[in-house]
Amino acid sequence: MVSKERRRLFNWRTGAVLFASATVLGTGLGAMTASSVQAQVRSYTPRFKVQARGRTTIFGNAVTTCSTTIAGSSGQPSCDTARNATVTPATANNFYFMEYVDIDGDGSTFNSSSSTYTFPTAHAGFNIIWAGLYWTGDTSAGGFSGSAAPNAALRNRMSLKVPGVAGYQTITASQVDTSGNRYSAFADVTTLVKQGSGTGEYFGANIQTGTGGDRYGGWVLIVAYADDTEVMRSMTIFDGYQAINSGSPQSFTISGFLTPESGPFEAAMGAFSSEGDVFYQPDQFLINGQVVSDATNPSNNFFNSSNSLYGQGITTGTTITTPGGRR
Ligand SMILES: [Ca+2]
Ligand SMILES: [Ca+2]
Ligand SMILES: [Ca+2]
Repeated sequence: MVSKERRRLFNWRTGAVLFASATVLGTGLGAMTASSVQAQVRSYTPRFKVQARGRTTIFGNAVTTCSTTIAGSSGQPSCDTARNATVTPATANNFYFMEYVDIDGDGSTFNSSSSTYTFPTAHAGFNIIWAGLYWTGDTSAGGFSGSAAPNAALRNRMSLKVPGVAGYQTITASQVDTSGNRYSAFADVTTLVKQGSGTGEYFGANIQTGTGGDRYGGWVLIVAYADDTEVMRSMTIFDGYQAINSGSPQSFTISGFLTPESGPFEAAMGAFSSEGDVFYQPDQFLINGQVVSDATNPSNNFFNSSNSLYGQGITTGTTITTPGGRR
């Protein structure tokens, strides 16, 4: 996720927040063979929009990581080094045996990861307005003798456990987009998230994806919530599924979100994408020709496998708190 903001200079109480949430399938230059993707699967359209005093946020985690025991390509940095993404030049999942993360101690899930989020639940007017769950994977077997997903036919399902509600719930997608063996799925989970406590540890599990070289999987929750201490915002979640590849940049038009009639305003955006290797660059994300970047998503390598919020990296065990004072 990446954000971009401008400081407000005046007392405008109206802000505009754009959350272009979507799966951008692809990598940087030369990362994939042209035959492995289609140029465009589904264009971006609004999934949800609301005007409210509040905020939209995004958090989630991956369910695959490099193996420390099964070898990939020779000559690469260690898996631990690769995870830290501090090595130069950076590396990619292409060169490692990617295996499942499974942290929940629950034998009913073959992969699982969590994300702990702190909502401002004590604020006046706090209320979950909308919650969408997105997940992604590649159901085929990866390199280095990896395995295919346990059951590719169930890629339209995953398990979600929210704080304050006991046990996993099976979530079935209302939208599945595919490109070969790669896919992205969406489900509206507003009812479930509203049943929970809001703040706490969320678990995503049983995401159908393969293991081995160049395999990936992950999930993200996008939540719009009301908070009377926030400015009025126009919040829109778009989704779609498109491949970005060498020589095939994608552009799309977004519309339907509001800005103040006059005066300064600020905007923030977030994105959920897959196969954005940090190794492959340059790649960019632009809005109206303006390159989007922050401390964790450089202007020349936006799709870099980072998990962050407002430029702050999120690692395993990080508790994510809605940024205070963000306008
Ligand atoms: Ca498990
Ligand atoms: Ca890759
Ligand atoms: Ca990249």
